[in-house]
Order: sequence, then C-alpha cells, then structure tokens
Amino acid sequence: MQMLQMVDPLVYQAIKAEENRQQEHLELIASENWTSLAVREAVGSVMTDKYAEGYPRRRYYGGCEYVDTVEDLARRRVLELYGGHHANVQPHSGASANLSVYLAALKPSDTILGLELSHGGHLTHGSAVSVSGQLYRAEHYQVSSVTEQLDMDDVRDRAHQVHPKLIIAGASAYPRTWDFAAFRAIADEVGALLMVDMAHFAGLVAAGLHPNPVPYGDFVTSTTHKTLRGPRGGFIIVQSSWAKAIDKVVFPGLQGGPLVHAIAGKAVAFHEASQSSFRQYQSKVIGNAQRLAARLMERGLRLVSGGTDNHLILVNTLASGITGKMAQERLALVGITVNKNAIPFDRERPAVTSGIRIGTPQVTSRGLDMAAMDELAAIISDVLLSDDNQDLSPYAKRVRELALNHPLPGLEE
Ligand code: DSN
Repeated sequence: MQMLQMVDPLVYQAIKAEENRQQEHLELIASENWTSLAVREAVGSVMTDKYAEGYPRRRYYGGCEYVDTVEDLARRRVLELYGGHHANVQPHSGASANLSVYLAALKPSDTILGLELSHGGHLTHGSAVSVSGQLYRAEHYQVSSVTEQLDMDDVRDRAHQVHPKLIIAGASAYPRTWDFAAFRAIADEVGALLMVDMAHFAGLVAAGLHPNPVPYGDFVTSTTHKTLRGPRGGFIIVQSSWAKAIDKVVFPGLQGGPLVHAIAGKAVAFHEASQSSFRQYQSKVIGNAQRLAARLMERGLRLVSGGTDNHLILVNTLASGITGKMAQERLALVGITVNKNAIPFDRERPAVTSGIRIGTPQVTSRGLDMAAMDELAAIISDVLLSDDNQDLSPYAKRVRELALNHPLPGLEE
C-alpha cells in the first residue's frame, strides 16, 4: 500500500484505520466474513481495468481472452460446488441477483410470496421500501408465534390464499434450517415458481452442512461474501430452461460491464470452498454459533426460536428490558460489533428494533473456538444486562485481548 499512502494519504489512513478496527474488535455481524489474501489479490488485480460486456466468447469488446478464462472458471466451479445447469456470476450483489430473477420471471403486478422482513426475511423479498415491493404485489408468510420457526402448513395455507407467481425461500435473519422439498411441493401445488435466496447459508451448503436448494429451486440466488467468504458480489444458478432469459436480464437488461476483478475473486472463493478445510471451517462456524447460543440462554438471554441450526443467533433483547439499538450500542462500547435486528412480531421501528443478530463466520475465520464462545457469552450477557453506570472497561480490555490473540489471517504484523 506504499503507493496509495503517497498518492492519497486520506484514503490510505481510512483503510488503515478500518484494518485496525477489524483487528481490534470482534465482528459478530452475521453477514460479514474475512476473505483470504488470494481472493483479495484477485480483486485488486488488473482485471478491474477491463471492459467485457457480454459473456465468454460473446463479448462486445476485444481483448477478452483472459477474462473469458476467469468467468468460465467461476461458472464451472460454482456449478461443481452446488450442481445445477447454468450459472450467471455477473450480478454485482445479492439484490441485483434477486431483481434479475424477478425481471426474468415476472410481469409488473404479479404476486410474489416471501418471508416477512421482521420475521427474518430480506428487503428484496417484497418489502414496501424496495422495488421488489413496488413493482410486484408482495405478500408474506411468517414464522409461528409459538415456535418462532416456519410452519410449512402455514406457508402452504398462505400460498393457497394469495396464489403467487413466485415463492421466495431464504432470509437474512432466520436461525433455522430450510425445508426446500416442502417449498417445492407447495410451489407445485399452487403453480408457482420457486426462488431460493441462499445468500446467508451458501457457505454451509457448499460444505454439505445445510440442505442444497439447487435441486428444488427454479432459481437459486446468492451473495458471495457472507458464509461463503468470497468477495462482495452475487450469482444465480438456474434450470437450463431459464438460462437464456436470466443471462439477457443480467446483461444487457439490468447491468452494464461485469466487474471482472470481482468475478476473479469469486472464482478463487469457489475454489477455496471446494477444499476439505472449508468444510472443517463451516463445521466450526455452526459449532461456535450453537455453543454461543447455549451459553447465552444459560445466562438468561432469550433467543428467537430457542437456538440455532446455522451461523446466526437472534437475541430478543426486549426480554432483557432493552431495545436492539441500545444493545448494539452497549456492545460497541466493549468492542463487539453486532447489528440491531427486528424480531418476529416486533413493535419497535426498524431503526430501533427489539433484537440483535449475532453471527460467527468472521470470528471463526480468525480462529475463535468454543472456549472463546463461552467467554464471549459471559461478556455479551453481562454487558447487555449491565446498568448505565457500570464500568465496562474490564470487558473492553478482555475483548481487545481476545481479538489480538486471534489476529486476522494476513494482518498478523
Ligand atoms: N445486509 C445483508 C445482511 O446483513 O444480511 C443482507 O443484505
């Protein structure tokens, strides 16, 4: 980074400060992770300079022979990881991957049915503030008020009520396993298409630790940067009958030139995800989340759905007498980063909420183990249940030690 320091010290300093922040804090945001140096090298390469509108061997620019190699590798590797017939690795994000599916499969005003945002769903699954809720008639299913988990009979009833053209499975704050066979059966019963947004658990699927949606969905969308631990971006896997339509929507329908440097990073991440070490890593991600969940509950915190099957935990902070916003701010004081998050049947505004979401992908990437989860559970519960006058500095000191004893790989010096 010597050149950056010389040319633009302000940006350089901000990047260095962010490096230090990540190094010295514990990042428990469920959608974040730590990419390998190999992925970063690919993303920071000359591929960023190349225009390559189109697809391999069908480009609108010359000089695309090497970017073709990279995009072919990414497409082949993602299909080897998940199966399926056709992959598009150009979506710049999960949001644009989802929008591409809607534009390919739906007409304006068609009905879509996804999980309600405050029950764990995602903005792009039909929220009123997203184009997905403005272009289409968006209906939602919810988790059960008793178990706080999906009840597939309720989902079926809802599908029969609203007759969706497209059913969406997947979420950004649902700590339980998805039953894709049941979603497929419901979609078939009501004559709907099925899209699975696996952004959050894509890494677990790649490792064989969560059911794979690809055999069931007409469309499977994902990001690459959450549990999958790749660069920021998205991809789509479809049945062959949708291949042409999806490719046409992604480019030229929605996006311009692909971000070839990001596609290079995705290719590297897909390669890394095929290694046995990745399976071991994902198994630790889940083990850590389950251990943290168990210890938090032992210490009196209330978890939505009573635990987790995957990489994330949703804490009902209201049950401890504080809002999600207060909980996020309190944990920030001791160097723990989480996000406030709505919980099912939440009465607070989205900017306040009654919960926080906690995820283990990033801290597991830096080597925190189950013993560390025990300690983290003690720190988190003490801090959440502390009063405003309590001195939190001993907790802050311990979080910093835990972080510095587990340096982010590649930032050790
Ligand atoms: N922002 C992502 C998350 O945190 O889950 C979803 O887009």
